[in-house]
Amino acid sequence: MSNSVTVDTKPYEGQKPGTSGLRKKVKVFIQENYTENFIQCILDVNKTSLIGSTLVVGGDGRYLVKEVVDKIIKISAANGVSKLIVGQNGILSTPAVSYIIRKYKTLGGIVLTASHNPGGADEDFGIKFNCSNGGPASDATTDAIYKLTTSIKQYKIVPDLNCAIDKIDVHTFKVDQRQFTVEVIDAVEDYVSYMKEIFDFPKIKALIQGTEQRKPFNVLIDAMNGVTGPYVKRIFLEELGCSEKNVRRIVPLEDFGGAHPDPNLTYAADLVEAVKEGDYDFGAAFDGDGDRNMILGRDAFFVTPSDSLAVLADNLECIPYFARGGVRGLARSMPTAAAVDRVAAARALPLFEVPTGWKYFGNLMDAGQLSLCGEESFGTGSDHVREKDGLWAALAWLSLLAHSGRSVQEMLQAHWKQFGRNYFTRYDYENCTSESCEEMMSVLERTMTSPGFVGSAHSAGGKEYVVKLADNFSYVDPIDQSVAKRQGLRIIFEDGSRIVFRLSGTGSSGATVRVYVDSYEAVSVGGAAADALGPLVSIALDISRLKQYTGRDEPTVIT
Ligand code: VG1
Ligand code: CO
Repeated sequence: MSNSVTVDTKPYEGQKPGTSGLRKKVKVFIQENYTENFIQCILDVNKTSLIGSTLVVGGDGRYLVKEVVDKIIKISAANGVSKLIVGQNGILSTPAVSYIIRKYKTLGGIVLTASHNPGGADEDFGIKFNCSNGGPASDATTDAIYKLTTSIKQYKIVPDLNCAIDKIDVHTFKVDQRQFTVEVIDAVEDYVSYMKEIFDFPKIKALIQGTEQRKPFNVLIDAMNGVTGPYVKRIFLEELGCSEKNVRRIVPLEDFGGAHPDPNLTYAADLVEAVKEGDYDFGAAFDGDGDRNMILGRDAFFVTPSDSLAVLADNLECIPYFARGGVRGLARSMPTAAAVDRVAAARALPLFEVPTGWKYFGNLMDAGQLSLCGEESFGTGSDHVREKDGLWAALAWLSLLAHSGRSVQEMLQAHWKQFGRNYFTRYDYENCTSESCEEMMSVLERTMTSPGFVGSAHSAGGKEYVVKLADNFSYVDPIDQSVAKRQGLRIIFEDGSRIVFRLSGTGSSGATVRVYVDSYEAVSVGGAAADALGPLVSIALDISRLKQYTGRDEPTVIT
């Protein structure tokens, strides 16, 4: 029998969740009561439903996850939560949390991750709340959490409640006359059995292992020392019969081995090299919390996430989940290239364009209007859960490849031939000073909205583009009519090409500017993105005077 106590505390500034949860340096989270405050505010937002409720708790294995799981257990017990479902050792991928919330119909879940941001004592940590649909909390909910953090005076905790999370087990406690249960679950079991319902595993296995007619299909799967390691091990080594040479970095590490666990051409450059040099037909990598994916073909042929979404959209029927349930609508985030729009048009499917961040897809999925969606930032997913899902994307691609008998590159070439190609690139300028970036954005917005900008012509590299529309993107949710304003500056030209500017909402300090460029070619589909987009990139840098404001000649990352 334990009792809760009430601890006095003071608000901390800046506990405002960004694009996906609250992300700060570990040093910020370990300040006295900083983490406790935020957890209490998450619970307080759910105040009326807490008694008798169940929450899911898990994280990506980064530094501080176990300590924070311990705090969540003690604070939840004190606040009347009945049960926590916790991943063994605090490990659960973000898509797995989403699935477990849905499967066990819990009130929600708390995800401990800073996703693709580096980990370790000097790096980043993060906390995110997901609701009963399994998806990230809406803006209204995160705003309400933030508001509570600005006036919090006390939190409740059961200091002497200690619960081991290293073994699969059910622990029950008596707290303040109530029963409190912590169920420690296998981190991968539920998720893997779900993947086996969604996909045809024997068919993927036959592809990978080869048949009498077809030689084995050699894959290289990189977990980047993030949370997907144990999932990759179970799925690829145990279920699909791959060997050790088909997987890399499958042990989750608190600092991701010092790497930046972001699957793109810059931060996963060594996977790109390995696929190029080895005899591999397919490469995939995932980020720290397992919701992002990068797909490569033979010789490290790179599939842009925007193209990946479009190709999947055009071939979903070969996946049992969609063969059974059909495909309702398609969606992408605003900065994502419009390749999927053409598939939607060809298939007479509704197409939604939402702001950046997976939380904006959830309502459409819950309303049964959306089946597949994606973001240019290496996020792809479907209504099987309410988060993007890296492993799902790799399995979806393998399903398409098994079904078509084509290589990754052939899939893309056939797609471009049929639909034309949206060349896309994103330039990131990381860790700039916040003030100058904000100034750049407001000056740019003024320029873009001043008279004469629409209709003006801009040229570079022998090409001329005339502005058709310029605005700060605003979104009205079709289901609940909630409005998300100021979601990115976009300039759309007469030929459909686009330039978009945003400030990142996932950094832990400073500012990151993202410049997105998308241009459509109906016939000339075989070129290099850098050549096709060069003129638009220089126009973007010119109009925004980016070099002047950021002091940067080159971006940190180009994708
Ligand atoms: C970035 C991406 C966005 C993604 C978000 C969370 O946000 O651009 O598309 O949804 O990260 O992904 P921002 O605000 O930094 O541009 V993850 O894998 O970090 O949860
Ligand atoms: Co992530």
